[in-house]
Amino acid sequence: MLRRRTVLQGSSALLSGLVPLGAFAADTVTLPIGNGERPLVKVPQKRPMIGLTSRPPQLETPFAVFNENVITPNDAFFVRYHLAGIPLEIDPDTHEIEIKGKVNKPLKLKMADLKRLPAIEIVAVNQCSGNSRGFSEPRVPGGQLANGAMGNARWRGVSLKAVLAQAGVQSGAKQVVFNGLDTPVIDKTPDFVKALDLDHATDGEVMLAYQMNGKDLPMLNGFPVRLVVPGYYGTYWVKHLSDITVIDTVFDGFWMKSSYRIPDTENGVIEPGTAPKATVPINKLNVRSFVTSLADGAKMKTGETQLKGIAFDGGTGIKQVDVSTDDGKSWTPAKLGSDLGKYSFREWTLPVTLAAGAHVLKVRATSNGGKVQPDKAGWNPPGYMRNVIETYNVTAA
Ligand SMILES: Nc1nc2c(c(=O)[nH]1)N[C@H]1C(S)=C(S)[C@@H](COP(=O)(O)O)O[C@H]1N2
Ligand SMILES: [Mo]
Repeated sequence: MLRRRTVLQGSSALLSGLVPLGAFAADTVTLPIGNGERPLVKVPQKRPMIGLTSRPPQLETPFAVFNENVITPNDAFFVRYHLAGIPLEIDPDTHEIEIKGKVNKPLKLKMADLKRLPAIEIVAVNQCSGNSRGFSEPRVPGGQLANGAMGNARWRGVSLKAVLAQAGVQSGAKQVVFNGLDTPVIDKTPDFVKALDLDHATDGEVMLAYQMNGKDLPMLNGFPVRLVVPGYYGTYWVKHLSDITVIDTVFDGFWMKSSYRIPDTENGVIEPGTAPKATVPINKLNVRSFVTSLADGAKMKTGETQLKGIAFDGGTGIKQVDVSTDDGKSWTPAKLGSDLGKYSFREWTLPVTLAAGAHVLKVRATSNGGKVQPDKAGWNPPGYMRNVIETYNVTAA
């Protein structure tokens, strides 16, 4: 207890926003996007991360991390907040989650109560809707992220199904609404509140997670408990969860009704520069893959190189990963690594032989659901759901 408080007080000094995050930059990195120069910043419980904003804190994972381990370490996991009023200190012994609304028995659950329920574990990717937004063409407003607003962790907690069963959901209930401890600092900014349909919320996989990779959640990733919505974009994964409300209507708060919506089209894509006719709330991750063992522009030795990378989708799992070393003219299937579950990153490897000269490498994943990454990047106004086949220009000498 004493030690934990010390850690969090350490956090508040650095996270209070009195000093811009960039002031802690020991170094900078340049992302491969317009205005890509970013500070490398050090905040409590994290290794040096790529700083996007300081209030609220937004940190990207340095991409090389994804080559080290198929599980993203807690101290390298990206951070995204919308509101500057983030909690700086939370006592896990008194923190409560209130369960209310259309339930027979409203509840207030402490962490100890949650930990008495049967624990479940799921390895799942948390990816921000706007991951890779900085590559959108034409460019779009919003955080100009490269590819580091994603991570894969083993989440441990209790299913929302078990929690709601204790409270007893009333008939006619339609949605479950989630709120966390962070708050707007200016009154007109709407609080960050999200909702899921009841069927989805009670699928047994949507969970209240209190551990990440075998440890307490880092403060900035939602300590002491967050929602985990396997296969869905990070926007639903409400951190510092404090309120669960069952409703018999469709929730119309700002972050559902006006924000985090995609065009109601295949893959959320529309003609660049146009406006969508109709929109729906963003939902499942689309299929993606990356090479992690080298970056675009890499200089390498001629001869055999072991290529390595990751692939994932929104929960059907990865069927196949293909690699091209001739700019997409021919493709070779890669070897898939161990299967950590259908919501996890799937590692892949492929030895390739490169002659002296320039080569254009590409990687393309196919999901068990039959979806393949597109050759041409899709576009939408908020820059969500980028999943174009990634290209790596390399030179062998
Ligand atoms: N309380 C709270 N939870 C939140 C958010 C937030 O602003 N406040 N942002 C969401 C968004 S958009 C994303 S992408 C994920 C990011 O999770 P992380 O910061 O643990 O990486 O948190 C989600 N949960
Ligand atoms: Mo996000």
